Amino acid sequence: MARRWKNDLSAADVTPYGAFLNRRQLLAGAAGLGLATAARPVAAAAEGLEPNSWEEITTYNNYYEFGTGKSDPASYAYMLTTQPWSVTIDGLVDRPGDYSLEQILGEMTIEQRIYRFRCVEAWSMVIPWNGFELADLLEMAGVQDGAKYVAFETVLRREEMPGTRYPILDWPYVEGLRLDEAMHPLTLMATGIYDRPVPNQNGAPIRLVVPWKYGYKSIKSIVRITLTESEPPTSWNKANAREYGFYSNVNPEVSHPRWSQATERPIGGGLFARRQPTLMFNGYQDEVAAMYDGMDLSVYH
Ligand SMILES: Nc1nc2c(c(=O)[nH]1)N[C@H]1C(S)=C(S)[C@@H](COP(=O)(O)O)O[C@H]1N2
Ligand SMILES: [Mo]
Repeated sequence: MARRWKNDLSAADVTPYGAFLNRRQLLAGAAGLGLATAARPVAAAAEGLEPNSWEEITTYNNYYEFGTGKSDPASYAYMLTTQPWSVTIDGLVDRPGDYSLEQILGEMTIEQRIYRFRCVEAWSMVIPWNGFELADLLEMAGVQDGAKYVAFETVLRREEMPGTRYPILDWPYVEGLRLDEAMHPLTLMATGIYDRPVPNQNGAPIRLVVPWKYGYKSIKSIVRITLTESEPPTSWNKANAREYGFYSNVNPEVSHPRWSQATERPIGGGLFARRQPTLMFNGYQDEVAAMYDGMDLSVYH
């Protein structure tokens, strides 16, 4: 089951992503490679990307089941009970069933992945996830020939999720991927951040991370995964199809109807933080672009 982490960025990627380096790293880079004394050396060594702090990652969130304010999830998500937890895997699979989280974790190899994360609202972070490849989980369940898409569903417990009293979205939150996207080695099921369990506000105990797509595809607190033949409905598309398509690939050239996606605001950059250019497929173009060959990405947005 163990797979090598082959999609992290190498030193060669540092130059084109220079805009992502903070001043300290740029200075260290100029002084000679390998001399960076970043507070978080894993990221500096692996990618030239400095992850956001635990504080930033866990206090600036979108999790509308707990409210629409960025600090609401950190304030209210403690109300969600995450133990015991199981994920129903059904639809076009050989071994459908309710898989307990313990059962799943017993089969999977947890690795660290430091990914850029880009919200459709045009802010971004760098997050050091722990998790396993969704492909491994789907292989465990046995994907059948007719399956073409994967549908995901977030837990819905209205008594534990104050935001679900309001019809902001059609609860439960649902998302979907094409099967090839779901099987892509970059597609992660995250169970940790900074080697700690994923906190509730970030989608405990298990959430999806699809780093080349806008953040809303990365559905939290998953309780159901269904292999389907046709494209599944997705929450933001149902709420506003013109603004949010099924694919939702990060694309600086396709504006949101109400704002440009050409640049983004890095969270935690401080008072004088500059907006930075948004990268095609959030910087994962080499890995994922081939999946969309021949598709008009302004139509399939
Ligand atoms: N169930 C659920 N999943 C969700 C959301 C949500 O409101 N509910 N928000 C999405 C959006 S818009 C973003 S940007 C990311 C935010 O993840 P983070 O809070 O861990 O940074 O979660 C996504 N997953
Ligand atoms: Mo988002």
